[in-house]
Amino acid sequence: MIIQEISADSILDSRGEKTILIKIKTNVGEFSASSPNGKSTGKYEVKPYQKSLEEDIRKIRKMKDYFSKEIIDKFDDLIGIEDICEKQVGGNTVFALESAILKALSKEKKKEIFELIINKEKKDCLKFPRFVGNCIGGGKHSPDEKKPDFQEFHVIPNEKRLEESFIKMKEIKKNSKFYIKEKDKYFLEQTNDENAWRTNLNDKEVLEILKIFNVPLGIDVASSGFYRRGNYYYNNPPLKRTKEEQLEYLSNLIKNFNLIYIEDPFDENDFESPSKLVLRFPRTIIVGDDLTTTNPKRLKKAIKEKSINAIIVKPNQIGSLIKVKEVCEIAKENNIKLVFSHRSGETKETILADLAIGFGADFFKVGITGEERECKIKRLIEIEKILNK
Ligand code: 2PG
Ligand code: MG
Repeated sequence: MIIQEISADSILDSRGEKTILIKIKTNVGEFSASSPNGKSTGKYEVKPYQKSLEEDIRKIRKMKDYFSKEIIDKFDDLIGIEDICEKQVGGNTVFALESAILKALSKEKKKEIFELIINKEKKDCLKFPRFVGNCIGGGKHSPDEKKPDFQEFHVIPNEKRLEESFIKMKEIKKNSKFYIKEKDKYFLEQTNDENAWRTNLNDKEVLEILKIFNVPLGIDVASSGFYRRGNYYYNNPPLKRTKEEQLEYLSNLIKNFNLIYIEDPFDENDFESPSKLVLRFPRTIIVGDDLTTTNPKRLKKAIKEKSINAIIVKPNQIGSLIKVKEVCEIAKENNIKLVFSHRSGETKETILADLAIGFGADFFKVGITGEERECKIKRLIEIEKILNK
């Protein structure tokens, strides 16, 4: 397959911020794909654009002649595309371009996108990830002054079919509203960046509500957002915790609320503290996001220091699907679970679902409602139906 034409534009994400949309033309038609934007971005993520979105748009158009010389016949041929892009454009641009290419390749090969990725030689068996659905939120994703300090409170149902889990998540989200209303007199039924409920309640009060639903729970502490020089600064209620106190606090929450999933419990530079949590709670899913930034080197460090037993995979954090593949392979070899994740500023792009199936994700983290989130969930459900035929 050869790229004949390429163009780029800016579109708005779910937060109303600009992001990139790439269009390509090949011998089998026209294809487009876009990238999301993060807000609580890790310090070690690649830059979304080299200098600016506008500059990346201009550059990608000019690079057309280089791309048109590349023959792309399989997933691994994306290496050639990445070599051309190297140091020219940012992670969002590369991810959108690679996604558009995979769509074209899928059409040409008459295969689903996830089928282009599955490694048949390694006898990767097909499995479906479990949803980690963001129900109530705080931290950087909520604009309120008084809010939970943790960024996300998840429900993690485990029904037989993805469709049933989706229905369950939606029910819990709808019903949790009535419990929030009872406790939070300022609750206006508003939602945050990821369509999770906004509330003035604090972390424990939110967990008390979700506990009622008798479903496995998880949190994204996103702790780098409130860490400064050795301490975690909580606002609701205001208090300061050292890393030792943070360890005790989170340990108590895991015990009291049966948390099965906890993301970024400590600052993004601290590989040692989370290892203590892994040691105490080997069956709890301790996840690196800002800590690992979908980066093979950081994942290797986290494995060596036993900091995590699961990793968030966000392709635009590393801006290379070849590196995403590497990360997934290293994780699998080392028994690290894969959590494919949306970003807080999303588009209606659904390729994340295909990537999750193709790379054998264990979990799929996403908001429960809103078009940008639901389209990804629906694509996963569609794949489940295709594969169960
Ligand atoms: C996170 C993500 C997605 P953002 O911290 O896990 O939920 O947020 O996209 O803002 O980095
Ligand atoms: Mg996170």
